[in-house]
Amino acid sequence: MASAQAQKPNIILLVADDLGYGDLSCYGTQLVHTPVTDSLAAHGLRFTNMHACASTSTPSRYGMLTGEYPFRRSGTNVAAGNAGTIIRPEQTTVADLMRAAGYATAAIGKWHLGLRNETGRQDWNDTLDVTPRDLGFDYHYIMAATADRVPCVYIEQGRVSQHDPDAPISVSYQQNFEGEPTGRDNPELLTKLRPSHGHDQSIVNGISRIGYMKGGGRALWRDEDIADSIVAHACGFIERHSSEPFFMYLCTNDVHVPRMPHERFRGLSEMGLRGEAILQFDWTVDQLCRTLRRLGLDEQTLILITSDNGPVLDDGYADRAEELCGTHRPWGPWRGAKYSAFEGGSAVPFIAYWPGGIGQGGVTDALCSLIDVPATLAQLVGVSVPHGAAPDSQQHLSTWLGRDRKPRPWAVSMAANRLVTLRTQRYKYIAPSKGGPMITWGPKIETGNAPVPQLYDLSTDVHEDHNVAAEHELLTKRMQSLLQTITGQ
Ligand code: NG6
Ligand code: CA
Repeated sequence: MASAQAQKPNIILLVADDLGYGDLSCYGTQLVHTPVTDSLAAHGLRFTNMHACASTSTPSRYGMLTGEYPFRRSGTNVAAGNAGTIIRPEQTTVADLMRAAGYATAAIGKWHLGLRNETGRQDWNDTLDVTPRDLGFDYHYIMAATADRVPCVYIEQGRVSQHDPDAPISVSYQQNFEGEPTGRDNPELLTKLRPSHGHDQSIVNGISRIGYMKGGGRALWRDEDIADSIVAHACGFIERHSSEPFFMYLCTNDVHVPRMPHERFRGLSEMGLRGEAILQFDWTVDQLCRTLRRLGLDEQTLILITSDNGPVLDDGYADRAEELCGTHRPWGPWRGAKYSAFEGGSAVPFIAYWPGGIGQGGVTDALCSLIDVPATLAQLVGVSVPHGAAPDSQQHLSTWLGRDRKPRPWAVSMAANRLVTLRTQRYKYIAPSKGGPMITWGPKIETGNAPVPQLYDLSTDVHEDHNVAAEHELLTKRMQSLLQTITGQ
């Protein structure tokens, strides 16, 4: 019985938003404490070389759920809140694969992959077609995009949750609705946070956002309660499916902007709101673990904890993340951050915890990529990936469960400007690109752009300081041509 259970565990893929490699105490920071996540790492496996498919959310999640690199598909840049579906229903997702293995499936929390067929054509007061239900998820309770984008409501099973018939919802990313205040024109209404760049359109809960919305009434979220709502729906799903295998794609809003954690976390971190959002993330992990234990599911549940992209401090709100950061390094040892082609854009924390299937307390530096989520989880649950599905996803189960340390031969990631980079276990290659060295529209982050080829030897130069392309001409050429073969460009 125990071994049968060990073969088919429940799976929780817990994806934080903008949580950096260096933001968890099990990855070395002393300045914020994440004891629950740390204890999963201590009793499971901690990865020091996991890469997201991109250094922003939409393309990163697209790759992770479909097993197709986001650069193969146009329309995979950061999506608006009224974007049409980015994953097409005929594509095979990891949820389809889990469903084929008899799993109950759910998507809970941040979605950011579009809804309905066409951008801007949603009727938010009616049932939406083309939702996660059409992409393999039996159940969903999601935020359409991000907390900083309208509409500021949850969608449950295709309908706005707690929809308020007295406050019908309209959304536009083009123009404001007559008479509705904005952050730009009505800064006096910004009672909770002010923008530092962008984010000056509709105001909800005393915070201005990207995009315009009207209505919502009691369906509007209160940012302070987002983590609680996500946790309640995640734990509810676990309870309802405690006697059958389940797969839950669970995405926190933490630690994305606007950072507005629940009042009970206020004052608990010297780093202010960003630090408190990290504490709230750890609380989320704790609530999940408690629910699993209470239901006797701890042994037979694989929890994977990761993030969609690298970290950022000032991402558009004056929340003092930069001033209060002190000596904390959210990106860990890497250069660059969210948006960047340097490692800090795509190197993410990754912890695998499964008492019934993973030995205790390991650390692995094997090169891995989240593009392998569909194929590797299919391998775990014993379903085959249909021909042509998840085309870029590979099976690396033995590495993911710590049974060996075999690295992926290479990993590619896409920066915010769609520049694709190539990593091997030892080297990193960045193709020559136009564009300046710094992001110009807000955050103070290095893009990783340079007019010349860049090659870094990560075995001695984790921080990508010394471009050795000129000394290793042949290797640079080989990596360049491998990257061209992979991207088909
Ligand atoms: C940027 C937003 C940023 C964040 C990001 C997406 C501005 C000025 N900045 O355009 O705040 O929302 O998009 O983040 O609008 S992600 O993690 O979802 O990719
Ligand atoms: Ca993100």
